Amino acid sequence: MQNTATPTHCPYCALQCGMNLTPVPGGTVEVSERADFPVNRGALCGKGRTAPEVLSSRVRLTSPLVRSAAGELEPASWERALDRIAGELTSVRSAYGADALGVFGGGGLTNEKAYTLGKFARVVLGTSQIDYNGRFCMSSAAAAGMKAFGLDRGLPFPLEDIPRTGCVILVGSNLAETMPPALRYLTELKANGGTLIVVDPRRTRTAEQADLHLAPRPGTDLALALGLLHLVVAEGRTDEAYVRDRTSGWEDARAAAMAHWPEYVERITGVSVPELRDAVRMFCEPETAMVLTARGPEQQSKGTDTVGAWINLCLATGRAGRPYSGYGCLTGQGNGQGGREHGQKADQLPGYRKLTDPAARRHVAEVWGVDPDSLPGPGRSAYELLDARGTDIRALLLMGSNPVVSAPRAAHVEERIRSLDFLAVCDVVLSETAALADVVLPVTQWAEETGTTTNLEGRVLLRRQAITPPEGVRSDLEVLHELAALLGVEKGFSTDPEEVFEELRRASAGGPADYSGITYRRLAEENGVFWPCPAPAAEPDADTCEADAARAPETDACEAGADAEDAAFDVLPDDPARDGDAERETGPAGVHPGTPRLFLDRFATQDGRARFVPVSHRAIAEEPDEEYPVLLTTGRVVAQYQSGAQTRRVDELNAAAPGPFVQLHPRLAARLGAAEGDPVAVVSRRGRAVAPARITTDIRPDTVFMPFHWPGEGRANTLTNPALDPTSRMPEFKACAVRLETVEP
Ligand SMILES: Nc1nc2c(c(=O)[nH]1)N[C@H]1C(S)=C(S)[C@@H](COP(=O)(O)OP(=O)(O)OC[C@H]3O[C@@H](n4cnc5c(=O)[nH]c(N)nc54)[C@H](O)[C@@H]3O)O[C@H]1N2
Ligand SMILES: Nc1nc2c(c(=O)[nH]1)N[C@H]1C(S)=C(S)[C@@H](COP(=O)(O)OP(=O)(O)OC[C@H]3O[C@@H](n4cnc5c(=O)[nH]c(N)nc54)[C@H](O)[C@@H]3O)O[C@H]1N2
Ligand code: SF4
Ligand SMILES: [Mo]
Repeated sequence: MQNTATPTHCPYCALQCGMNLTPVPGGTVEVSERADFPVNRGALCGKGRTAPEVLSSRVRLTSPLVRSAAGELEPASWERALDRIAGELTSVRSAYGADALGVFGGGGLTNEKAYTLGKFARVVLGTSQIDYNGRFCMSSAAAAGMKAFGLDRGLPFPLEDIPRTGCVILVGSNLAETMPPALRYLTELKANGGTLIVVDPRRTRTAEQADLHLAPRPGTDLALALGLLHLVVAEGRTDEAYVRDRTSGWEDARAAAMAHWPEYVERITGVSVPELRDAVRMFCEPETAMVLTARGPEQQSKGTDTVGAWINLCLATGRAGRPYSGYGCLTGQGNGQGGREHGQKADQLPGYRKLTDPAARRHVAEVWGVDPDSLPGPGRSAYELLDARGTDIRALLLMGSNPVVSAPRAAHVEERIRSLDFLAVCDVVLSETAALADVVLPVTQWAEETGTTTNLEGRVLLRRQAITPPEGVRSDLEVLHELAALLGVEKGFSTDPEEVFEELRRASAGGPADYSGITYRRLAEENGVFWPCPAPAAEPDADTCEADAARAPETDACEAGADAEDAAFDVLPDDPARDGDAERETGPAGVHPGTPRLFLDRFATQDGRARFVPVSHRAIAEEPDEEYPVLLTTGRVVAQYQSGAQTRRVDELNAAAPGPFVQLHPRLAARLGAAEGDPVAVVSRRGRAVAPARITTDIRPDTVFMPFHWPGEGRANTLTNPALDPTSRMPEFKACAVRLETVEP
């Protein structure tokens, strides 16, 4: 590897901050500022800055581990470990069928890995049972976006548009802690005269920035959005012309909203009528406005309807598909966007194609060189897959997730995982889930390998290798290549990321998430390209599209895709939202420039109109009662990432966030008789967790908050409710009923 700085991106969240890496002795790298990447302009949070620590062999795995007859994980050769996996998968499949094999992926995996994992499950294992942790993350927003707009890309505009809008309603996002460098966009918004409304049951560091902070009871965002829409109509603030010209379904949605009187909404949410009126005024008065949601409103058993209600608000006021206006979801994981587009989702094929669509199956099967009929159908969602052990799923291959800490009702999930016939985990560290495996494979990570990710804006990025991986580890792509070979598939599983990307381009060509016009070279030269980015007509997808068209002209996937592309993804050269960015957005001559802004002309639906959804308030799956009188909500702190598998191995981060806590209001603490720092037991119908009290008026008195980054006694997910959203299958991480007890220290 070279000794100069390599420009690349952070391994953690969906902001995918740019950074420069320089190799240093000891096999790791030094991080330095990379100012040319527009999203973070050099700024990094503590996690990104300290990420090199996880490269150190002090904390990571460098040898495969195989469980011995005595039940211990012991170092083993790669050959033995891979043989064991192939052997176990084969025998489970012979005994119980291919669907007894489960595959679980992650939104942190690069596009190349996510694509290969989905292909591996369907082509090599022949199983339908694949899903990934993104189901726990953005699936509700994705489902709502598909319904309303016909397409799911988290943000339909770049972050740089935020400071240029008139008002932002930020619903259930603690951006200041979960994407610190992005706080700048909100600061600039305010400096430009725009206003910020934050909706969060807690007064977070983000809410502190707000002009108006609404603190609803957890799980009531649906009612809140409906109450705002009611007031929009009642106050005559509907954009009638927009509703007529660019939407469908308004009458039903309006009728549903009108049943949600402000006083009724105040009773459900705890947000007062004057606050509701203020919010409507602030949102409607400026010419442009945005609603951005994150996990707060989405991780609910009605998350899809909730996001739908916020989208309705945008549509009724003409705030979607127009410059500096729109609805967006702030996706979370490093490749949370790309990871949901290329086939590790239970119901999906690459390019965001549907697994149930015959034309999509034909197109992808052609690229994969298999019979379309050999592709399995949709499988179970993430929680259902983890829960199915013992009945149906007997062996699991897991890559890029740590569900023992992060899945809802985690003690049950842990028990299910323990009783699998066979578990194989690929990870960079010995996570809590890897520690339960029969075989653990140590893999390379960000700075040691090349690959692409797609950030929360839909910007496809090149993460470059900066150092040589340590002895003993292999890449996820090598693992899948070798397992495929051992299972009898010699071809089609390249270990070279660029080769995989070239195949992904063809597989995605003509699909909603079309990457066919993107190359590694362009990514390097242009500092990222926004999808959809179709290839010029004669480029690589020509062989597959033409071949397909010849066979099935009527419903061909490529054709359908081409229509969608003309119709839905218009790039307007004179779009005012594109000022000042002409160079990047025009791109080199003869190639598609990529699509920073979606829907400006039409939505991606068949008729080009956005669809209102008629939704009504409903309660959370588990309302507080006498036995469990308090609401628990969960989330994140700035210094730890997700299940903590990586960040709990970094001293500086542990010093900043050493362990779990229970955030509660002084009134609740007084009733309980707990003082600051006292251990408090939080008990739900699923289990009991203990953590020190952190007493503050920054939270509603009826609610406690726990971060979910830690295993053991303070594991928040011991408590959470796996009630699933009927559409997205998202668990209700953000609201369940608990009681509090004091604990003898
Ligand atoms: N430091 C750090 N940063 C991260 C991550 C991390 O683990 N640590 N993870 C990344 C990932 S994968 C994701 S998905 C994002 C998540 O990013 P965020 O969505 O910002 O993170 P959360 O803390 O889960 O939830 C945000 C807020 O929702 C509030 N909330 C709880 N219940 C409700 C409710 O019912 N309604 C509303 N409106 N709000 C509610 C919580 O109080 C919390 O402040 O962060 C990414 N960035
Ligand atoms: N209570 C509660 N629970 C939650 C949430 C919440 O808000 N509240 N949020 C949910 C959300 S939004 C998310 S996204 C999930 C996330 O939760 P998890 O899915 O557990 O996510 P991570 O902790 O990031 O786990 C990633 C694992 O993969 C490893 N890894 C990293 N890079 C690679 C790689 O390239 N290859 C391989 N093979 N392994 C790699 C890491 O070391 C780590 O062990 O948690 C969910 N759980
Ligand atoms: S904000 Fe996200 S991408 Fe940026 S440095 Fe922090 S963790 Fe990395
Ligand atoms: Mo997430």
